[in-house]
Amino acid sequence: MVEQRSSMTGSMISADVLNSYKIEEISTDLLIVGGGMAGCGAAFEAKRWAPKNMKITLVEKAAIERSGAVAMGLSAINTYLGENKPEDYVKMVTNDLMGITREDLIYDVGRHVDGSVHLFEKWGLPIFKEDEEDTRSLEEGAKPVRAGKWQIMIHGESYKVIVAEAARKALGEENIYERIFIIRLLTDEKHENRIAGAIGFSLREAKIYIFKAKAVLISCGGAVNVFRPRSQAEGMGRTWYALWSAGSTYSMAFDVGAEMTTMENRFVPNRFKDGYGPVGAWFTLFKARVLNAYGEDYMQKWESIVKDYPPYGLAAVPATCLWNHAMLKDWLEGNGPFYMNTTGAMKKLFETLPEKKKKALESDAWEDFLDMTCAQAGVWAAMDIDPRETDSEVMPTEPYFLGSHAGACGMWVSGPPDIAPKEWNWGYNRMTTVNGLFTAGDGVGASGHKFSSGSFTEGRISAKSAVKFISDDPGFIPTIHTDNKTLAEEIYAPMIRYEQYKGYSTEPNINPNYIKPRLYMFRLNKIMDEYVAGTSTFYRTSEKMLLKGLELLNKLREDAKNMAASDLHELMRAWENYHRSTVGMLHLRHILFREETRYPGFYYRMDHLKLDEENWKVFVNSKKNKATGEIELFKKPWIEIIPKT
Ligand code: SFD
Repeated sequence: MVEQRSSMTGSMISADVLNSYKIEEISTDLLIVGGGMAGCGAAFEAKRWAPKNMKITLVEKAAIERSGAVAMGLSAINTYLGENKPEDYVKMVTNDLMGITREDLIYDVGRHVDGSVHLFEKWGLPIFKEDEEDTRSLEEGAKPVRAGKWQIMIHGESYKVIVAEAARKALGEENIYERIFIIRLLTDEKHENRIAGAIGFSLREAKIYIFKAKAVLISCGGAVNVFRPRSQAEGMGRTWYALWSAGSTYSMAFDVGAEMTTMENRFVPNRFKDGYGPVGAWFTLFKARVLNAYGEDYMQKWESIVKDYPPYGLAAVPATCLWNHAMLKDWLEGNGPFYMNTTGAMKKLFETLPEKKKKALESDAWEDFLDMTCAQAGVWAAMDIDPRETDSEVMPTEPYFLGSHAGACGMWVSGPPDIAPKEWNWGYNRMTTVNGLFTAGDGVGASGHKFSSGSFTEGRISAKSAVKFISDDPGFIPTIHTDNKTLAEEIYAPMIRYEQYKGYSTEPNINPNYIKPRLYMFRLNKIMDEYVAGTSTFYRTSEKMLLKGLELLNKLREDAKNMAASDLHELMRAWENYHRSTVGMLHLRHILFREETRYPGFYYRMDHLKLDEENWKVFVNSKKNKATGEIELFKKPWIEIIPKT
């Protein structure tokens, strides 16, 4: 703790780093990059299957107790099947993702996820029970309080702490490397298309790490701040998804040649405006409605436009994007702002509930925010809002990239051998198209709605097969030759540039010889927002807009080499932004390729406004051409696995 606190007081400045850096080489069998929900699941499960002499190592840019999307805590586990069948789970997810999903992968998570939730409870996670006196666990038959058909309520402030403890115990302290930012993956010099490790740098000392590994499982989460957020200036730093998700998963995998899928998909959550507070529990537990400025229910009002879209009817509720579609339509007709009717919902509940229940419900309502989005409480305090007396605005946010929530971007992976059709099965479950490179959670594409429990579960599935992959090829020794000086010059390039030019201007952020990471990010945000269907265009774009955006984005990406960093923290920001802008490029190119509007409410191709089942009920995949460095895009057939009737 003392060590942590002293290291928090400042980040090593560039001059000191450049004068004293060291390089450490670590050999391991399985390297897990990213210790979020999927990474912790992977660590736990790998250890269960690995032979005694197999070394499992985890590397993380933060500290695993409070890293990743679950860092603050959550108030619900969104995937717990219980009495539901995996087939119904597949139908719900496919409905929500507008028909284009890898049903084999979804089914696989569905059939295993409850086992993970039972483990969480065993490890100490408090789960709400229908009968408060019931002392049994879920596994023993207790009924959870459901926030919806698939979600259960938890006291989740320490959710990530509990999960991280299991990972830490499994691997042992000596095999967990924290506060190390991985900049890229490495492929083997002797075997084409085979992973061999990863490189990164310490955020606390002048040290570069070279990890050599027989297999790598990458689980660095999704991507935030690619688009200009609605909050700016004083509000920046507040986003809906975890703002430390910088797209490392997608960028690093794409760069070593992994096939990507569904990168045109994005998630635009409808959340409390500015504070990004959660809305789910308000709908399901407190029975609140979102109404337009005239008190109308916009979903009822625009039911007809929602019904236009297949595969409507597969699940009880329309796809998430279609809720936005109806709201945006109503807004454009002049009926905004929209409000969550917190006052009405609480009044109604309070009229009918006994005194004891009132108190409990009220504290659950507040806990829902404090666990997951305490910034919302800050907004309410600053704006004099008491939700019992004043309704709060709700609005679609800026777009996010993720493969675990109500989104589907990520990598194209091998499916479970007993379910996946032969085209989708190349031997090892969750292995990407790069041999030995595995992924999970936000990294696996075309299969959203895993959430925290499903991501942890998918990490377990993926790690188990990574262990098998390593065991099946005992003779493989990763070969990497790095010229240490060149490597250091590449990693620390932003610091070298800063040292070289910092005296050129009096204001360190403005300098004709470099661009600071923060300003680079603003440029990326502006391009994505204005040309690639961000909030300022109300999520609308077209081929011409995208082509112009691509021209600007290419110029920006050329400028990545001109980023400058004055300390280690800023160096991380520089590398994060390199990853972010690759994600921006992938998204733009996928949207450009898919000539239809598959996700109305998330984005509109104004030149192809219809959803085109005949030509586009397919996956859009992409890959880096290793010879040219250019992206190649292509269609992959969609295959139905679970009959929908
Ligand atoms: O309210 C590097 N999520 C919810 N899940 C639920 O089950 N219930 C909810 O209530 C959920 N909701 C929710 C959720 C998330 C957020 C932010 C909010 C609300 C406000 C979703 C889950 O949290 C999510 O699905 C999983 O966490 C995804 O797991 P994973 O493992 O794919 O990603 P991660 O947990 O973010 O972890 C990534 C890790 O990688 C590290 N990392 N390390 C080294 N080098 C690099 N270059 C790295 N880049 C990243 C990160 O630090 C992190 O540890 S609600 O909306 O429904």
